Amino acid sequence: MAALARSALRYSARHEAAASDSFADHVIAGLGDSPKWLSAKYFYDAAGSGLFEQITRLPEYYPTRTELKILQRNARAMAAYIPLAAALVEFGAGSSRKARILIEAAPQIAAYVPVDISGEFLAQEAAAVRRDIPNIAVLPVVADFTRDFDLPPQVRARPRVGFFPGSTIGNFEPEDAAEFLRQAGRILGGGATMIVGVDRIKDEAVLNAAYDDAAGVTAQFNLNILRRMNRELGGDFDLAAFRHRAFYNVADNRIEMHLASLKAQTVTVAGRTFEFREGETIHTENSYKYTVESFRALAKSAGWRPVACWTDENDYFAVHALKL
Ligand code: AVJ
Repeated sequence: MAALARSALRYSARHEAAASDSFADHVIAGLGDSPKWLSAKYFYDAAGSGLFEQITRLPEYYPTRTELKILQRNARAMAAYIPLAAALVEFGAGSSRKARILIEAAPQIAAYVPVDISGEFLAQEAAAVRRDIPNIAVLPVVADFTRDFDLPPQVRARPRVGFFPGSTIGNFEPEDAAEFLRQAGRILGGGATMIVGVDRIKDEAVLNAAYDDAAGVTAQFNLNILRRMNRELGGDFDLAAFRHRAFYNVADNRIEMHLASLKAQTVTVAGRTFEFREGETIHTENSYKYTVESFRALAKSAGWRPVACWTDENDYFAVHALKL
């Protein structure tokens, strides 16, 4: 437990540099390792966030629209798990679009606590929610949700409901996903509820297409990390010399994204040089998939009791309700 206070949970890469917050240190650790890796959390600069928005609208990328449909269809049933005068705490709140569906269906929600590392975007979203839903307290917290953080004092006396949509939990290694849930339980406190969106194991072709779309938007999203290293860390990556690779790893129940070097080359970034063999890859993301049962088992191992689950007609996605 103590380790959590010091270092973030491994987010998508196998051995994320412990306790290091700087992008440069991260890049030096990841590209210096074998096999090479980078954490998926670095995808989301302004350009990357824009590209992810585009991904959510792709015909092949089913998770966002499927989860929205599940939320819209079942928001009233979900509201039954939300106590009177509750605070809704959203982990890694980007857009408030999904939270708004719950807030509208559950008028007993008295406070909305979006938690995000990007203070600027968070402030904008908070202002918009305040304007559109004037009768709830909006209390944004600027924090890395993979680390321990304090809830605002105004919600300490309220029952807490955690909200973690989007299958962002799939970016954690499974043991870190369990650790995240345990930590969320500590932050939310006894009697808490948690509503979590989780992408499901399904036909490989559907998964592969969702992460390797015909329009090449996911490829641009993946390659953008090279552009970001060039801009922020004085890198000289030639984007045309790397190719997006995404595939479902059946044995490990995860989509893997890589950037494959198309030739033997030397790249300089963050003041260091790194050699690439032809075909060598940088492992940039894992996106784990769960069955309803395997996710329930994970939640139980983290001290939560699964109490409800809502799905879509294709069994592509699941929204779980958990109780502490
Ligand atoms: C934001 C982590 C849920 O894993 O589906 C989309 C990120 N990566 N396409 C996912 C992503 C490539 C996305 N999550």
